[in-house]
Amino acid sequence: MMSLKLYGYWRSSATYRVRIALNLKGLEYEYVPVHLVKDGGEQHQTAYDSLNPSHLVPTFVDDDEDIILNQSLSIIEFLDERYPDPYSLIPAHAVERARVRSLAQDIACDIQPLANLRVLQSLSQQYDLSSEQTNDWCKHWIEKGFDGIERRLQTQAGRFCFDFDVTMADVCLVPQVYNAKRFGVDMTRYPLISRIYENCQALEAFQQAEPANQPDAQ
Ligand SMILES: N[C@@H](CCC(=O)N[C@@H](CS)C(=O)NCC(=O)O)C(=O)O
Repeated sequence: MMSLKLYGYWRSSATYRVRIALNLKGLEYEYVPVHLVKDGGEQHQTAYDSLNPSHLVPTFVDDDEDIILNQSLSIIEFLDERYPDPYSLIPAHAVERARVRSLAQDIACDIQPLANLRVLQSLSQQYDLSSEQTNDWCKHWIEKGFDGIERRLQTQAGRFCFDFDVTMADVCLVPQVYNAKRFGVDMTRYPLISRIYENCQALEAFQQAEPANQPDAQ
C-alpha cells in the first residue's frame, strides 16, 4: 500500500503544484479526488473536514509517518527537504531561496486566492455578479499579477523562471498559466511567461501532472 496520499481536485491549481513537485521528486503517491462542486462540495463534508478543517485542497498525507499537511507551498517545501533527490526545488543560497519563494508567493498569495472557487461563489451568490462578471474579475487579477511577474522575469529568466533549473517558482507558474487560459487571458501579452510554460511542459513530470491527465478530470 502506498503511504503517500494527495487529496485534490483535477482543476485545482494548488493541487496541480503539488502533483508537479511529487512527480519531479519521482515519488509514487495515491491521488484521492475531492470533488469541489458536486453535492455542495466534498471539501465541506465530514470525511474531509477531519483532514483539513480549512475545507480547501490539497491535503498531503503520509500514513507511515502520521503526517497531514495543507498549504501547497508548505507541502512542496516539506517534500524538498525530506526528499532532496534528484534535485532541489529551492536553491541553497539565501538570496536565491528568497527570490524563488517570493515569485511562488506572487502567484500563490497574490493571484490564486482572488480567483478561488469560494470567492467566485460569494461574488455570484451574495453580490449577484453574472458568470461573465466573475470571469472578468478573475482575468483582471491574473493579468495584474502576470504584468508584474513578466517584468520581473526580464531580469532573471532563462530556460525557467530562474535560469536553467526548475524551481518552486516554475511549479507555481505552470498551473497559474493553465488557469489564466481557462479564464481567457491573452497569453501573447506575456512572452516570457509563455516561453517558460512551454519549456516546463516539455518535461514529463509536468505533463503527467496536467489536469486533463487526472482520473477525476471531466
Ligand atoms: N493557499 C492554498 C490554497 C488552497 C485553495 O485555494 N484551494 C482551492 C482549489 S485551488 C480550493 O480548495 N477551493 C475550494 C473552495 O473554494 O471551496 C494552497 O496553496 O494550498
